[in-house]
Amino acid sequence: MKAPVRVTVTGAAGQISYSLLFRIASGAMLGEDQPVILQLLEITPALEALKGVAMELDDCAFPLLAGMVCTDDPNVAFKDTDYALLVGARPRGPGMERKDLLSANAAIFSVQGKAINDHASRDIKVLVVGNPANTNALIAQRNAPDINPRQFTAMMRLDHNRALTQLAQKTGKTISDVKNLVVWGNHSATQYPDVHHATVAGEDAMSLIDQSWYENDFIPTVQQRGAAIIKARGASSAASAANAAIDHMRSWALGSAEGDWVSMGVYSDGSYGIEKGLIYSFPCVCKNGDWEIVQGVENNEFSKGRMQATEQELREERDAVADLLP
Ligand code: NAX
Repeated sequence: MKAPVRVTVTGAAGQISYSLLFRIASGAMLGEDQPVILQLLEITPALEALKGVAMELDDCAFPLLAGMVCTDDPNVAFKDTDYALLVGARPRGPGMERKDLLSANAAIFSVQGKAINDHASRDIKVLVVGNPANTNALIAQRNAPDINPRQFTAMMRLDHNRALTQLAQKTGKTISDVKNLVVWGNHSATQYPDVHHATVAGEDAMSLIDQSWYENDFIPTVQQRGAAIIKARGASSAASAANAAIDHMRSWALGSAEGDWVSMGVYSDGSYGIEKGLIYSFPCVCKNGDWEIVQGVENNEFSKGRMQATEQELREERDAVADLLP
């Protein structure tokens, strides 16, 4: 058996974490030979609820769960940690403007970025789930100057998975038939789900669908899926978000499937003309515990316009919290 690794989860008493923690402890994220120590962070008023979650984790008697820490102190939660899933965030309250939401979360993610910088493993892999995920990842990254910026990522895998299913269902094929799909940009309604390079059972995806379905059905359905779930369920996506977090971390740690892409919000190196330093979702492949942006994808004018619109939104989000960025 391998030595245990430390996995920090914030917002650990929240609804996504309730679907996430049990799968991490079962080995679904890092493999069935990898013991984990869970380091769970919550705000003080939620510590009692967190205690209940920890009791349930105990009651599962997971052979891979090698220890657990429950705390309201980020300096304790991120101590020596190898993986961090930043799920906890300030939800949008009634009458709250987007700018207020950005600022409230900027405060949370700057504290957590500093704690990561001061206490975490130098090889930490960070996934930000809490919204606005890309900009929260940027804030955490900028507050951790001693950690390589490539180690901060934002979750786009739920959008990617949503797009896979829409395309598979439309073409009457299975998920594993769909390859090389990508969702570009921000985890928001400006994201651009792109099937121009995708294949379905080896056939060019665009030849199997028409442009009108693509533009007027597929893209808005994927973009608005979060809102549709809230309308139907009366609560935001939780189990599917947890599943996507598991998929993202598993791909990053253990590798993505040969010949396929995953969508990850990652530190832009200027690829595809996207401003360097933004946390933007690109087509990525993962190998040996690292990710790289797929190069050489030819984008048409339609795609370029969509990619730039979502980039512009990320610039505006960044500028709205500029005074909080070091
Ligand atoms: P919940 O409100 O159920 O849980 C959030 C938890 O975070 C709460 O228990 C709260 O006490 C805790 N928390 C708040 N501030 C904290 C802090 N400073 N430190 C530690 N814990 C803190 O929300 P849930 O449904 O679990 O969603 C969590 C976040 O994920 C939200 O921001 C949500 O918008 C976001 N999502 C992101 C998705 C993505 O694809 N990137 C999809 C699903 C989800 O909407």
